[in-house]
Amino acid sequence: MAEGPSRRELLLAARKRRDDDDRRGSSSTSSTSRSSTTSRSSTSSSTTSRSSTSSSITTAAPTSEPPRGVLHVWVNEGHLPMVDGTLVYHRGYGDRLGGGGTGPQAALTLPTQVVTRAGDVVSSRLYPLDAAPPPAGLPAPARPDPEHVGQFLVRRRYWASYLPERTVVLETGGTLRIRLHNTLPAPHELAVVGAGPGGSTVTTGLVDPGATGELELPAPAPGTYVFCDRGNPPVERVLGLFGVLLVVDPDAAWTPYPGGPEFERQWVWMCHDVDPVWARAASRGEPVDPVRTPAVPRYFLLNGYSGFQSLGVTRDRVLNRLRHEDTLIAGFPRQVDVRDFGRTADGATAVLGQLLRLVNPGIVKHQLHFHGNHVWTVWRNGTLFPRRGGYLDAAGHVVAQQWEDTVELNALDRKDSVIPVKRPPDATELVWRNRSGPWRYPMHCHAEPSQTAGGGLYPGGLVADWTLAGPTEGTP
Ligand SMILES: [Cu+2]
Repeated sequence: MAEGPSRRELLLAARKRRDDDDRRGSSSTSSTSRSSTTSRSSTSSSTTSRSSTSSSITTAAPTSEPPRGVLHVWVNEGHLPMVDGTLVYHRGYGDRLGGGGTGPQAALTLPTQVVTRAGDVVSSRLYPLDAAPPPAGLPAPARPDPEHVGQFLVRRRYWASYLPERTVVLETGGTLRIRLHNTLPAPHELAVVGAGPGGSTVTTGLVDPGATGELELPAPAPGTYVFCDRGNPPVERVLGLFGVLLVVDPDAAWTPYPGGPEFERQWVWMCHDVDPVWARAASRGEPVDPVRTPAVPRYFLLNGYSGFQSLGVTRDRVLNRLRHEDTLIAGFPRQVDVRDFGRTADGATAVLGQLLRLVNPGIVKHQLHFHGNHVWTVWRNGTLFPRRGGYLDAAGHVVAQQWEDTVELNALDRKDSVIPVKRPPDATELVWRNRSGPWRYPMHCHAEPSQTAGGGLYPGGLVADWTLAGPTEGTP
């Protein structure tokens, strides 16, 4: 496997892209340089009206060098096509001034960003920045496991992970600085839930139409956090104003937090639900009362897609490739006990699983069921589960590391599980030795409505599969 570009090269490339963008005068993807010169919560909103939506915010040429490492985020609106082709109104955090409409110009999602310890903001789907990208998302093994026929030792601390859009990575020691530009006709915020001192929430505060607000968050403890607009809960979040923050120690980038499991690569899964009735009302500027009009989601998304799109089996090759890289778990079989947090063969190889960061910015209580392998659940909402002395929390959830067939994910939950990527225990020796290709297993949600779309299209909802790579796929 060829060495990937170095971290420095990536940073330089990102800077060059930014400079090129500046020269073209486009609104930029990455964040450190473009910007309106507005100061904190300055209001250029006297010109804002519903009818002039986005054009009311101007990004004047900077008169001075903006502070390094500011991530500019725009609160935008537009329509997104659902899996059955229906266009549904959404709000979203974009990386530039959105143009409304139905296409990418609406800028409803943030491309994956990395905020480094040194203060750079790099637009990159891969983390760590200087690690090798796994081909089509599938990390190649180091070599056959001499002790187990047909199984492999994985490369240790080698592979980068593709992360889905709406993910922001913040390295420990660094500071997340966001400047939020509200292009919509009502106030909005961006709040990082539970990431402040003592588990407090850090927010831009409500930002008026046409105004900008700021947020500064020194990296909290490593782990997974949700950021969202908490307005009229859970309505603004359900309309699309959410994302995920991963706080990572760059010196231990293959371990999610101290005491956590080392992994070969990691996957972020964001579950989300879409209610077109709420969306229609919101698109007209009408209030949505979640008590009077309870949510009845019709679409259920995993990393922004449902059904055959989520599964990467469309006619759009680019979309399929992206899903394979950042959503559809894949690895070569290894003889592993993930409770061991990694059997190290030598310094460079090991027997490790892959880390699943399961996040639910939506509102449906999900039950993610994995076929083929059970997963070993280790962490939830900031708590690393103990090995011994497990207990039930106040809500009745088990707090202990445990094997799970089905992982429950409540609204706003963040949960980490390790998938072993191992030979399924019920595969007999004869069957195992006669494999002729990859084995694919489904992941579906046992909250059955979420398997549908449009009120009944099955399996059009929150589904994925994972691949136990076969002896024919690039086996060394
Ligand atoms: Cu099942």
